[in-house]
Amino acid sequence: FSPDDVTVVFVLGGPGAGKGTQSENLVRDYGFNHLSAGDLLRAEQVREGSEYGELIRHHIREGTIVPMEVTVALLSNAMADILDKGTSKSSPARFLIDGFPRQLNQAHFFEETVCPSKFVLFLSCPEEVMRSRLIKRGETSGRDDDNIESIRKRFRTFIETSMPVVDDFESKGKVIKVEATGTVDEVYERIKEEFQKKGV
Ligand code: UP5
Ligand code: MG
Repeated sequence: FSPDDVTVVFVLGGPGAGKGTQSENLVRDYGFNHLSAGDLLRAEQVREGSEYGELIRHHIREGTIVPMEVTVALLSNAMADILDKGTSKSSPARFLIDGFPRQLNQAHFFEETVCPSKFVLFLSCPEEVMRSRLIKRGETSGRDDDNIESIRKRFRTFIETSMPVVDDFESKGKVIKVEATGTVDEVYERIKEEFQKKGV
């Protein structure tokens, strides 16, 4: 597909900041198509015949980052699929890409080979808040990485490797930063307010 046919918005934030939850709200009200990089990786991990299952399982459990070729291929295939099938919730198609890019070189690679992003929604949240959300979710989620040890590693990767991506976009004036504490509704109200200011 051509980059001219799509608009891409990245949704970034630490583990448990609420990227998935708030993306669902935005899908409902703004007609975005939601692609979670983590969800695509988890689906690929269990896909019969995938050659990446073990690799993905290892990185998710260790809270480290899957080689970007795998993730970018999953994302661009998912985008192409929506466009080909004509199932986009908006025309021209608008995509929320949640949890990607997590490393500077991924941001550059995606923007050069797939499509430049329009802006970045950054959900800013203190670690204690994210930790308690993840531990609570871990009681029922069945996610391999919702345990104390993996959560600790995910936070570390976020600070060391993924925050520089946010800082880089910030320096280019492309970040909408929203405080992600409080209830789901409170956070969403802040997002809508910022989107309105930005004319989204
Ligand atoms: N919740 C949400 N908002 C709340 C609120 N305001 N108040 C109270 N509770 C709230 O939310 C997390 C939990 O908190 C849920 O139970 C929710 O109900 C509650 P969620 O919306 O799921 O937060 P999210 O930010 O999406 O958290 P998630 O755990 O998905 O974030 P991660 O970034 O850790 O996970 P992701 O799936 O993106 O990635 C997992 C792993 O995949 C990575 O660690 C990495 O190993 C790999 N990966 C890559 O290698 N490359 C990629 O590009 C992407 C992922
Ligand atoms: Mg998520």
